[in-house]
Amino acid sequence: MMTTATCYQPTGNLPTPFANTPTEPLLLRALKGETLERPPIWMMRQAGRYMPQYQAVRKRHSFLEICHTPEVAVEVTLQPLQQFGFDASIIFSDILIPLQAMGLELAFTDEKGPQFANPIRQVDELKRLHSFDPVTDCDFLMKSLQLMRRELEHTGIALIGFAGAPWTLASYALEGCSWKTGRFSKQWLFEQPEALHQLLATITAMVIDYCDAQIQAGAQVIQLFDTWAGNVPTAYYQAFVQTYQRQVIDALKAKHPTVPVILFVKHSRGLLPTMASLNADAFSIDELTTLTDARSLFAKDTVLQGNLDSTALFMSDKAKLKALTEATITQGGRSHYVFNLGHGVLPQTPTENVALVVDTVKNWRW
Ligand code: 1CP
Repeated sequence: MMTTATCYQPTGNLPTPFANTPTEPLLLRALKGETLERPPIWMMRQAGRYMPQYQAVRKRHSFLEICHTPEVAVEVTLQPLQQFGFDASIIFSDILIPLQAMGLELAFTDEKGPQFANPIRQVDELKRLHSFDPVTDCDFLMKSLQLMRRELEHTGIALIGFAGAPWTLASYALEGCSWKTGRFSKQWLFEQPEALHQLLATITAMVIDYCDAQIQAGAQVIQLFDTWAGNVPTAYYQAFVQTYQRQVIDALKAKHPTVPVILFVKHSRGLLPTMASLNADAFSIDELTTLTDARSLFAKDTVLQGNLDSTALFMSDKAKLKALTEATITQGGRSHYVFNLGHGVLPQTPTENVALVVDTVKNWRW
């Protein structure tokens, strides 16, 4: 049964490797560069539509209601941990939630996904984004993180908070929806660079405060998602994408030197050499680059995360899936490596294949 705000109790039904013994989460050890017997595993979008338990909650609540109701957000955040035994937990929310809190009207439909009813299209519409205090404007998220930390006590499971990176959030604010041709974002890039810098600066300040508040509420790791960074013409990449990634990462590392920051850029092939100059602790690599090639582009003490192809999880040949998973671990290496997918778990992914991949990684020994 669903818990309510007044009677919320930790469910206490997560695996406890050493009951009541504080265990340093494997994810945090991997992110520090420790040599491990096996890599930690979690998956982007590990909570969501591919899980029947999530679909059952969606029958009672809209997607945005789940995000806005801490007890329900915690319930769905826990589902993949309970079913598959991941080593890390990513709080259930969405990258668009803080833009909603800043004044953009967010609607979500099954057909169209997330959409803003009032995207920013004219320069004078920049004022639509009002000032933002994450602690009060996203109090539900901070509460969810606090509740999750209670759930995860003594489990060895790390809690990940996250945000969209400035370019991806700016392009959602301009397009009003997912990137298709990127017409509006590129129009600003080409014709109104100053206004675009203003938008990116506003969003960057928000992202820094938002991640800072998540860390104070209990997030032990921050992952930044720059899903649409790979769509920016090369001549504009440094100034409009990487500068703002750098500002967020440097500000977070200055405020919280011991909290690891992971950066995910989709379609990062070709961008990795320049990404290597960033001060992130780890880079999440998509399936287009082998981990071996990625490793050769980064400093030795950089942690890599990735990169089993999300669509490999649809394979019917279990032995092949197991072999692909093991090949990914072998490429990742014994230290500085976190197992993940190249991108998120897709809807309709067979749950037995998620279980197979998790078990394969957890049974691996170097
Ligand atoms: O019930 C439903 O149908 C909701 C589907 C769904 C889910 C489960 C959406 C709508 N968002 C989420 C959760 C979500 N989104 C998480 C939760 C934690 C977890 O990983 O388990 C995270 C980290 C995100 C991040 C996110 N949202 C990104 C960045 C990562 C990525 O996948 O590239 C992006 C681009 C979004 C926007 C978004 N929200 C939802 C959808 C379907 C999309 C993508 C739409 C698009 O193509 O632009």
